[in-house]
Amino acid sequence: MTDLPGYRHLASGKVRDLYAPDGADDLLLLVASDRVSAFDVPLEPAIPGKGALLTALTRWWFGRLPDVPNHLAAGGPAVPEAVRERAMLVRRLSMHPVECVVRGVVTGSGYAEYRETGAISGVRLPAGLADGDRLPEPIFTPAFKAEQGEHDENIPFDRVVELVGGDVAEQLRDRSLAVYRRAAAIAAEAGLLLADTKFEFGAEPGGDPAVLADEVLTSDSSRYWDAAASAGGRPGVSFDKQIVRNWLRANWEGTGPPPALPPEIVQQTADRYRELVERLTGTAPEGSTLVR
Ligand code: Q0Z
Repeated sequence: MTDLPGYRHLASGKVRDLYAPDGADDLLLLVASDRVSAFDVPLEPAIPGKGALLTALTRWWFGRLPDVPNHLAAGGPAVPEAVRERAMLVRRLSMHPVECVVRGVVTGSGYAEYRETGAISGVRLPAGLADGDRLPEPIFTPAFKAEQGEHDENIPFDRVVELVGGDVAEQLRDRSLAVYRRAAAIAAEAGLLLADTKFEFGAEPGGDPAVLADEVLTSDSSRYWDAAASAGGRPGVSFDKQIVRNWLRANWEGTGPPPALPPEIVQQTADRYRELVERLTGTAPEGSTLVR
């Protein structure tokens, strides 16, 4: 975490830091770090360039979704050079306590819940689905945002209604599904399958009650798979931190402090994040080491 002149540190998550600009109570600065976590455990060392890549990806997606109200601030105080390329100045919203997950594929924790119950977040699914199978239609599988350190809990749509009211609940669901469909179509043009993703929304004081917030469609909030490699129901070759998860699973029992990631895992992860940005946006990001 960096000391930022003109800003007050508010909170830190496992991989991001939140600041408030002095004298602009309606704004926040979200700073993506290079830190990485897997299975909810913070890991060492950092992935160089990760924060800038994820920030560039969020900005790019907001630009590709011009009809969806988002939280980017139009103006505001200068952002310190030290964090500029991994920071976003945003309007301060009243965040809804719901993780708006959309799945086009059953995998991960969703697949585990499906195996146990035949449903995800109360959405009943056809019998016989295998890990990595595409769904006929994307599904909205909301989760309740747990306090830091706790696991998010999948909740049925009725519970979302209780939390935010019926009208807002419908907007969260409809906007989430619409953004997923649009993004999945754009990703498909780049040969990518958007397996699932998680959105967060907030209410603008006195304004739009469902503004798209936080990071969107990044490899930390989404699973992107190579479309060709995941055709025919084989589990995807992932562009997220799957490399880190796989290495950790093979090299850590899950108790005590996790081992440091070896340099080749750090490099492979950085390369994979860059490759995702390059394939989606068609441009090599700053500091790219990709050989074309
Ligand atoms: C996002 C987070 C952290 C980075 C709060 N537009 C907004 N208005 C109000 N609150 C938020 C946003 Cl995006 C908000 N987070 C998540 C936590 C570092 C992001 F520690 N929390």
